[in-house]
Amino acid sequence: MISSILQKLSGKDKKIYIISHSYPDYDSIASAVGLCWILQKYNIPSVILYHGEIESPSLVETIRCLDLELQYYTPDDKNITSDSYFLVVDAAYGNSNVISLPGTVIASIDHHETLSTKSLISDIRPDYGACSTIVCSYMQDLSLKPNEEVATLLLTAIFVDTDFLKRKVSSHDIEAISFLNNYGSLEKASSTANNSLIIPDVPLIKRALEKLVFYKFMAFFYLDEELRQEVLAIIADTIIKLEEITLVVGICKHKEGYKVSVRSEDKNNSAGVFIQTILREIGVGGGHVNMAGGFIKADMWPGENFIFDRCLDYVRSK
Ligand SMILES: [Mn+2]
Repeated sequence: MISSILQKLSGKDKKIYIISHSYPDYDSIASAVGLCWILQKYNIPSVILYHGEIESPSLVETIRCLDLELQYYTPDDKNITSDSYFLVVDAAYGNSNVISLPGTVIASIDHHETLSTKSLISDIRPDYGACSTIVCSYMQDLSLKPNEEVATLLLTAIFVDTDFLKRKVSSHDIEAISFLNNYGSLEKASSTANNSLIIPDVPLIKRALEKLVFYKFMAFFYLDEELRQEVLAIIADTIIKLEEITLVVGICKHKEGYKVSVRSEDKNNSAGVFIQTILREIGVGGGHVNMAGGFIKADMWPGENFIFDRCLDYVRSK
């Protein structure tokens, strides 16, 4: 797949822009950095763009320490015009979580379940735990050996996205870790992935836990405050550890609306299907069997009781 992407990129006299979903996380940044590094090896200049703030303090710190140059995407940037070329990572172009781009999207490289992408090439591998694993497979296909920084960043992303190989992990992810371990630091990667909270998160987590409601096998909470995406995810990942609970729904405010995070331990109650059921006609959402995420725009917010009732209806129907 990477060879056809490189083929499409060769001979272009412009920089290639690499962009991910908005509010980028570890996996999207690591995938972009890995891809940028590959293109460099083929003398194809590229720039990593991002859109939506990078919320994770540890990711911001990682970017600062690695001296990575990321450029904030604004639609009025004079350099980015309708004859620009893009690669989209950790997301599929055409989905609501990627900003609309003015030029040609050469490829969407993603590990989320998606129906269609508006790109010339689609490399969608929903069975992979991380998009970084796909990028790592490109390096192996091209017999490239990543440097320590790139390898460690990719390792960190695989740990974050699979929650240390506990979630949606495939043999490809395990192989990628084993490959990257030859070049990067497993210890550094796991330490970074394991330090994504900061002390100011504690009162927010406390208030979210106080809002928890249980019904049969479901746990539900709604926090009327802003939480970072990764904090919401960590709370949901913690609650799903309760033995009696196999379905977790967490909702909080987020920028221009409300963020929804779902976890499931029961393959008959797929988190992806569930989130689409509870968000129908009010928001967008999707994901995998074990985890899913969604968003409700502020002007579509029906109130927490409305969503809670939909969750109850779903659980009662089971
Ligand atoms: Mn990802």
